[in-house]
Amino acid sequence: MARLIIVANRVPHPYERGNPRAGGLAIALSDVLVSGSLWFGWSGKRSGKTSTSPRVLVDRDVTYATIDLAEADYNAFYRGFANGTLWPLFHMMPGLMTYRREDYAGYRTVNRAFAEALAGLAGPDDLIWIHDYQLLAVAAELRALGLRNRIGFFLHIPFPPPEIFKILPPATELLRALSANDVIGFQTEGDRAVFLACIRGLLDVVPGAGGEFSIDGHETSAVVTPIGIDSDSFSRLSARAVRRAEAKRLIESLDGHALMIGVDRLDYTKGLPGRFAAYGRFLAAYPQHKHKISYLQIAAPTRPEVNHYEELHNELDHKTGAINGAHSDFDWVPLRYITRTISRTAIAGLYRVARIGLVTPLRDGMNLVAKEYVAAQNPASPGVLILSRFAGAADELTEALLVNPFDIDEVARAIHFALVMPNDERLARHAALLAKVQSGSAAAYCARFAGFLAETPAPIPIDSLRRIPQDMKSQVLDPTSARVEMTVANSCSGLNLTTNEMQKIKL
Ligand code: ADQ
Repeated sequence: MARLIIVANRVPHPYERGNPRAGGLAIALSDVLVSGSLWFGWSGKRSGKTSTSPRVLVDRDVTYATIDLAEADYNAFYRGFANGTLWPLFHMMPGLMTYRREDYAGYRTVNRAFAEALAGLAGPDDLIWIHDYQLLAVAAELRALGLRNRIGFFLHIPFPPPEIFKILPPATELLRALSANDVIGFQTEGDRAVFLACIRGLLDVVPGAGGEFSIDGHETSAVVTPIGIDSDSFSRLSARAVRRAEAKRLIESLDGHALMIGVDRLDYTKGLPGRFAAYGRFLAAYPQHKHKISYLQIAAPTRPEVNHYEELHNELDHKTGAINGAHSDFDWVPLRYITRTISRTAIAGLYRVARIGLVTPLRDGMNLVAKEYVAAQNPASPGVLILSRFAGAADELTEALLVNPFDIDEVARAIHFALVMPNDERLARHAALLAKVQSGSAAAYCARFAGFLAETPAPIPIDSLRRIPQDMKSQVLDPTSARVEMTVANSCSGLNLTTNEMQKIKL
């Protein structure tokens, strides 16, 4: 029986259920957490040795399999190549990139360890869906181990154009490794177009008009499947959350002022220094709004061990002091700045209270905060979304006030315009945005990607081709085998798939 196997650097482990986690991938994947899936990834634990024998746990019909990483591998793979090299480069910030051959070697070691551990868990018909920039080479390692399953990869962050991508010393090697997937998914048409330009420019392979190309006899298609949120449940959550204690305390403290909210991971790609500068410019340029607005920025330090985070932290502390020092009054503080993770329920309530959602990343694959803010609004009296043109979400959410985050005067003007926007316009913009967020849901994203994967040619019957010893497979699966026999049709049952989509996935 075929299952959907989701492979991500971090697994939304059942032990962590209920704990707030900031991070789009973890949250988006939790939204498609469905019965019968197998989730595979790093346990979050560091130990003496990188393991290739996963720990398996079954919780509510979802199987979780995780491995530990050696400290040295973690440093090279996660801090070094993934976050020191790929993250800034893919966000078009090569000036912040560091590259060390040892880090790349560690990255490949960890991708290989993922593949070895996964090969022992995957049945021949399982669909394998790999996520994000930490795992660019896992499909190639799985192929090297003899797996012929349908394998797909989805990139949550942007892809850079050839002129930037080729700065990366192992650029062509990684493009070839990615091409071991049957399907590669991107957030936007723009990301797919530059990826295909890299295939053409760096590998001298001409892709077809539909995004398909062939390398070493293996066919791959590049597709666009923008990620979404479970918007209906988020809307319900926000309607409940606004009556809870946190939201009530906030409303009381606002004393009638309009709230503007920003919610981000503390990361240099999110454009927080520029956002603070734009708010300072707004207060200076439009003094009529002083005493009438309060800006709440929540910034969770999710990767404090990675380069440049300390500097960013210090810079924002300094800017907060400067803005409040220059503009506060006895009875009014213009900027409230919180550097910790807040529960999803509390965030849903705060979004609903906010008259403006300020989302100004310098570059972002999608940006789920923009979609959450829209879903959380009261449709009878919605707030206004200000959104960076350089977030993937701007491709869809064109009724937001779109801004260039590098132009702080433009952002300042957008804040002013959001505050004075006529009611009819606010309602019309929000209705259009909400319809888009509802139709581009997390379930639609999952169904669309799984549908593309299921459409690829059937895998060769492979047990004879696989080099993974059978005894390793049964040793890993034994404790749970009765419970992990699920069909992919079951595993997508929570996703409201159409019959046609179901049939495609049933293979
Ligand atoms: P991220 O860069 O993490 O995700 P984003 O899409 O905005 O960015 O998601 C952040 C998530 O974390 C949101 O769900 C938000 O509510 C939550 N969050 C942020 N700060 C928080 C805080 N202080 N407390 C609690 N929760 C917080 C990556 C890519 C994005 C892409 C997603 C999904 O960088 O471009 O949209 O994956 O594909």
